Parts: sequence; structure tokens; C-alpha cells
Amino acid sequence: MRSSSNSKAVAAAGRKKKGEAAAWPWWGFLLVGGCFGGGSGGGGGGGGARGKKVRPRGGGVGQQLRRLSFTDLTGASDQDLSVSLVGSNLHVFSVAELRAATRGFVSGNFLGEGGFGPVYKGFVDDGVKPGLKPQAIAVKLWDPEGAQGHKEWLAEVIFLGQLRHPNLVKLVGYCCEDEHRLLVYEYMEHRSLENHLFKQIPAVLPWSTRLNIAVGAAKGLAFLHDAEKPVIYRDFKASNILLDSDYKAKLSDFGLAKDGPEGDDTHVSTRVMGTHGYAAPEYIMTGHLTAKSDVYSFGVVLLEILTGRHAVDKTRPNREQSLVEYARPCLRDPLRLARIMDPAMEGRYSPAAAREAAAVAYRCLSGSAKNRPDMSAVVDALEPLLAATDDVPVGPVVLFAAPEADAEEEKEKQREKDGRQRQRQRQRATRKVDEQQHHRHGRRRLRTSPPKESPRKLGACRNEEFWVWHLPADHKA
Ligand code: ACK
Repeated sequence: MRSSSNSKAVAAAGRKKKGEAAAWPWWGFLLVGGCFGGGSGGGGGGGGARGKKVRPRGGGVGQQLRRLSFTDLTGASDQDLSVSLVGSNLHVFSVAELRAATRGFVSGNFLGEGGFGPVYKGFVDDGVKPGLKPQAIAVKLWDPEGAQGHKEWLAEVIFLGQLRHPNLVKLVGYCCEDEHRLLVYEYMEHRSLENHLFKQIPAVLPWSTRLNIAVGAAKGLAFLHDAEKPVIYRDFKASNILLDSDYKAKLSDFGLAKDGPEGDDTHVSTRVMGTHGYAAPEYIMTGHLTAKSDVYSFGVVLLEILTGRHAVDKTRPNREQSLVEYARPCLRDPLRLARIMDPAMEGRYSPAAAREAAAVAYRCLSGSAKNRPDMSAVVDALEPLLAATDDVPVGPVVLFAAPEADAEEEKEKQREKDGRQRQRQRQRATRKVDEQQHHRHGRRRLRTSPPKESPRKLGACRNEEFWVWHLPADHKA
């Protein structure tokens, strides 16, 4: 079933969606001469580079090239694009080769569906391409019905094609044949962090593995932020953190990544895109993107790692649905922290390390971006905790409710009740004043709350939601 529907997706991959040309003015000329311009293009596949690795301009071994930014693309000629857009060592595949590698996108090889489209496991060796080492791969197909398109495909090729780091997933190559857009990655044995945290597949993640993942993911982000030409990842979330056979974390999915601000600029102005629950509040409000927006998202994922709860969970009682709102107030109080730690760990974690990690999450989730730490400081704070395994209980743990904890819980409930009562009193008082003004001036009561931004749902992948908030016209995509 999957196989046939996605063969259709491959076939339909190039059908233009309404308004594309207007939204992405440089699309047209990229498509004219192949995906990056220049090459032979057309059905031969891969813009003339078919069967070859794409090499950077002047790309001798060990030669350091300036990374091409996304914005460099807009002014580049076709020739520039085909020769120097992509970093070295990317293989250019044809649809036929990837069809063979995945046994015809057979349903048994289906791994899941992300924002870009379905993903299939496959296998390649030098029979497929000379020089290609035998390896398992993950092939991502563009779903033309989905929220993402050529722009996100290109961002992935540009960023992942040029950036290499142990905590970024390796892009093996891509396919750009006619209208088809596919991406080929190294296969990550343990798939995404999301599976392990929320579906507990195949088993509960132990504390040390969780910390290792947090440190690895933090290093990946720090690398992006500290690069000579910094990159803002913009879509940091558990489903974009892939785990290799050793559970080493690697960031994947650079479709929303942006070049960081340059010169005296403090931020990049963008259309607000991302995943509900992970995006920084100031970015949602203003469209101003900075590396600190990623730091906030890291804080959300760190909270997910500690608590085993999803950033947004509509199945929980109202006050627990937003993880940040629910959990952040507990992060600096050891007793309250103990109560929100993932119960699936059954207490098998180092309380001291958990407190330190919680303190890091607290700072990352600060409402004020300037009070959030840099990712390199986050790495420095989290990495030493890997050594603190002495106080991790082993074997079965008997849990009992400490009387102090109960008392504290009662106090907290009472505080919340009092708060709600005070809020009701304030609302009653405000209503009364408004009514008096209404009678006095004979006018309608003014709306006091700000107009709500209404996010438009673009497409849903699994249990995630992908939103675009529409901002005033001066915010560029
Ligand atoms: O959470 P998962 O099992 O891991 O399901 C998603 C699905 O594809 C859609 O994104 C899985 N996936 C994505 N890239 C890779 C990869 N390089 N190796 C293994 N699985 C992957 C992801």
C-alpha cells in the first residue's frame, strides 16, 4: 500500500503547488537548468552530475572552502550553483537507483513520515555507484501534498552537504531528476529520540543514555551556532534527533535552517515557522530569529528528556498540556523536580545530575532571550554530568511517597487555588469598572486582551503540528 502511494508521490513530486513561483522567486531559474542549474538536467537525473560525486569548486583534498549560504544562492548564476553549491562527497542518485536500493519503496522498508514526506530504508554499495561503501541508507521522498517543497529540499542539501560534524546526520546524496526531489542519508539504527521517549520503543531510555543524547544534541547545535558562518537550526525537537547504533545523537532535517545574522544585525527576520510547543515565545511574537531561539527549543527537549512528557500533550489535564508552563516552575525545587521526572526511569537517575540538568533547562527556557545561555555554555554545563553516575540506584527501585512531598503538594494545590480565587476577584473588579465606564460614557466596552494571532496549520505529521504564523508584510520568509 505504502509502496504504491509513494511511487505516486515520486511520480507527482514536481507538480507545482499554487503560489509557489511567487513565494520563491529563484525556483524558476533553478529548475530550468536542473536542480542547481547548469548541468544537463532533465530525465538524465542529477543536473548533469549523475553517476558522479558533486565536488566543490577547486575542491582539492583538505581544501577549506567558504560555506555557501542560502542567501548566496539568490544572486548566483546557473554555473556557480551547479559547481559550487554542494559540498564535496555527495552522491547524485537517479530515481531508478533509489527505487532499486529500497526494493521499489516496498512497504516493509517504510520507516515513517516526516514534514517533508515518507522515509524508506534502503541499501547501497559500489554496485549502485562506483566508490560507494556498502551501507544502509534512509531515503526521504518529497510529498507534493505536504507543507514542504523544493526550498526545504535545497536547504537540506546546502546545509547538510557542506557541514560535517559527528552530531549532524550525514547526507550521503540526493536525487533531483525532473520533478523528483529525494534525499539520501546514512541509516540511523535507533531512529528518532521521539520513539524512545514517548513510545518507549524498544525499552525505557536509561538516565546515562538520556544525558548522552542531550550532550550530543547540544554539541550539534553549538557547532552550528559557532560556525564561521553561523546557522540557526529553527526546528529543534525530539523527532529531529536521530540516534545511531551507539545512541549517539545526530541532528537531521535542515529544511527550516537559516543563515544566522551577519555584521551588526542582531537577528534574522523570517516568517514564523516551526513546531508548536518548541518555538521561542519572542520568535513567535516578532518573527525575529536568533541562535537563542534554538536554545529555547533545546530547553524544551531537555525537559522532555527529563520528564518523558511531550512538549504539548492534549490528552493531559489543561494545566499540564504545555510542558514548559507545567514543568518550568518545578525545575529549581528538588522535591517538585523529583515529582516530574520520568516515572518510567523508576528513580534510576542521579538526583544531583538531574538537578543540574534541570537548572540548565530552566535557563534555556527563560522568557528573556538574552538570559538564555549560549549552546557552548550548555555543553560545558551538561558534559561533566556524564561522569556523575555514582548515585544512580541500580536494580529494582521501591518507590514510596515521602510525607514532605505530600505536604508540599498540598501547599502547592492551595497556592494554585488561592491564585485562581484572586484572579476571579480581579476579573470581577475589572468587569465592574468597565460596566461603570460603559454606563457613564454610553460606549461599548473596549477589548482589553490583545488580538489573538491565528496560526494556520500547514500539514500534520504524525502527532506533531507544523504551523506558520502570519506576520506583517515586512517579515520576509
Ligand atoms: O521516529 P522514526 O522511527 O525515525 O520515524 C521517523 C521517520 O523516518 C520519518 O522521519 C525515520 N528516519 C528519518 N531519517 C532517518 C534515518 N536517517 N535513519 C533512520 N530512520 C530515519 C524517523
